[in-house]
Amino acid sequence: MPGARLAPPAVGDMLPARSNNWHPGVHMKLYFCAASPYTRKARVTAIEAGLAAKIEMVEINPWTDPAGYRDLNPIGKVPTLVPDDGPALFESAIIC
Ligand SMILES: N[C@@H](CCC(=O)N[C@@H](CS)C(=O)NCC(=O)O)C(=O)O
Repeated sequence: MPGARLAPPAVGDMLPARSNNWHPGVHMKLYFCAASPYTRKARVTAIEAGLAAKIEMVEINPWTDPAGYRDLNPIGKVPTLVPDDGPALFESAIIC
């Protein structure tokens, strides 16, 4: 229609179709630190992808090298995403 203005798409509409039903039933843990912008990026992505309810948040201080954490993430940084059906993912660009 001439002169009609299109509304910008919602963020959720720009995500791949799999995002809202990715691995139904899968539970994940996200190791995070509240001060970390990389963690925030992963959390926002999880919320926008409709996955937040499947993710248990585990707060750690990565600078204290928590016991066992490097078994999940050999570089010892946050965020780390651990699905219950697969290997841990680290590096926010990989997680997102
Ligand atoms: N390239 C990494 C950077 C992650 C990063 O630097 N995380 C910081 C917190 S903002 C961290 O865990 N630092 C702990 C350390 O360096 O030991 C990513 O994108 O995930």
